[in-house]
Amino acid sequence: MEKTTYNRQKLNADIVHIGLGAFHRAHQAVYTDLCNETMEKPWGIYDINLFGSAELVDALNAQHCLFTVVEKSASSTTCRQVRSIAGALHTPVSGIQAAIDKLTEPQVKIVSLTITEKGYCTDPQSRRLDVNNSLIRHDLTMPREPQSAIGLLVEALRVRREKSLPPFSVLSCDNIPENGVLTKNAVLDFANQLDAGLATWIEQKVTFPGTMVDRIVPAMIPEQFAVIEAQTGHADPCGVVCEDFRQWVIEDNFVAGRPEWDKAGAMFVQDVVPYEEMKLRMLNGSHSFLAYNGSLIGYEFIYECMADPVLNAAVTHLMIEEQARSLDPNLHVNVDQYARLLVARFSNPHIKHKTSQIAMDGSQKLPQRAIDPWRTLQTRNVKSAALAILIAGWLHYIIRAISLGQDIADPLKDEFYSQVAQMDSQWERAYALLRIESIFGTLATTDNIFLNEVQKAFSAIEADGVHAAINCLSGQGKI
Ligand code: NAI
Ligand code: CS2
Repeated sequence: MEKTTYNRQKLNADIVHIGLGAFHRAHQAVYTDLCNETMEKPWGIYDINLFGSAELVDALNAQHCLFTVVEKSASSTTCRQVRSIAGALHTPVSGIQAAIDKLTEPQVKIVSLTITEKGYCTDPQSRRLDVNNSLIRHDLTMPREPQSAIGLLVEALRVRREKSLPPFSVLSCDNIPENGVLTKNAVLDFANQLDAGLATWIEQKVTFPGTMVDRIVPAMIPEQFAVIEAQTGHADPCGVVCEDFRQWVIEDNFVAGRPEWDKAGAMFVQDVVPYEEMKLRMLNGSHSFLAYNGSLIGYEFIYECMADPVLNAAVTHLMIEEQARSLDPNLHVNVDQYARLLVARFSNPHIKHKTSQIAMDGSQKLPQRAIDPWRTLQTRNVKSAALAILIAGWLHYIIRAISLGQDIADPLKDEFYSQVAQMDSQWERAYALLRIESIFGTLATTDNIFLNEVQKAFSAIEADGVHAAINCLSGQGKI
């Protein structure tokens, strides 16, 4: 078991993190733990969960916030005990005031977030605060008792300003393009609805550094808890099993200092955008391609999709011939090498990453993973047949779930149901979904090439299934 040795008795809540999920435990908590080993004064993280069950927070506190991360490559295993978390609270139990109190402790320097794409309560196309979101509607009427992360941040900043406490930096670690800018806009849009003076103060005093975050950390399943127990001899309800790879690129723009995360391998840069675009399109876009199409074939896990030669070839084509060609031409990364690394990471059989997990919240993911690259490829005159299959796969996935009466994990699920309800044919259902502007903008009604390509891919999947659709396009030299 690898274990750091710094003195954690005096860990403070220097960082308050909202969203104690699997990813945070295997990524930011590990980086902080490793860099603490080299720093004179270690940085502590205090975690807040606004949603989900209380079990995780209770279990973490019961084990003094120590937990195991098992890192698995295809051929090796490393176990580490992570020691950087100082405490945790769950607002449905402790109340929102406990979270506000924590965020307004004077020593808090960074508030970081892994709250999933939907946690920002923004419209995926306009990328501004969605004032019709039910959490935001609640918070705008009761700003002192917020339910959303955005409402909580604004309330904490309001109190800090009132008490003349120093501001903190807000560090989004979610898979969203320009996540810093998006968070800033959401916070300012919210603050402006309440108090323009507060919004101006936030704009002047608070920074929102952008980040690119990467490590594949699947939701835990019983089989993976058993892996931890077998490795360490102890059950750990807070432990996670993830891949050995990790990457973190951070815009170096902090108002109250930051840990030396670079000592643990993070990169501080002036501009994160090229890195995040590469990762969101090549990695996450390919993940979504496999999640929807692999699930239609019947695969439960990503490594099973990669063992299928047709899907493997198609996703490799998507990475290299489509997504990579949509990127900034000045990006100094060998994209072929990056794609090879992704193929190896996705193929790791020890990482039990469910297609159904990645398929969740498609309405929040498709814009950056499929629609933005589509638009760029159109302007560059590059064929996008695999992107069309990604989108067609999503359409079939949603329509299938509706026809089976299954619950859909997506904040727009009610809209999906109502759009599809009156339609008779499969294509009419698909077309109704494609007209949802917060996902696709006006592409379906204004761009014939988009509509034709997606319809072709959709009909091919409908007629003969995913394999035949891919083979048909590859026979035509498109994939
Ligand atoms: P998880 O399901 O383990 O945790 C999700 C966390 O988000 C929970 O703490 C939950 O309380 C919180 N949350 C959910 N909805 C929320 C809302 N509306 N407002 C505030 N908090 C909310 O998921 P996991 O694996 O930790 O992933 C979380 C996010 O981290 C992803 O959506 C992604 O953006 C990012 N990420 C995840 C990676 C992974 O491989 N798991 C890798 C890279 C980034
Ligand atoms: C995945 C990501 O759930 C998803 O949508 O594509 O969480 C992916 O595992 C990470 O971004 C890898 O860094």
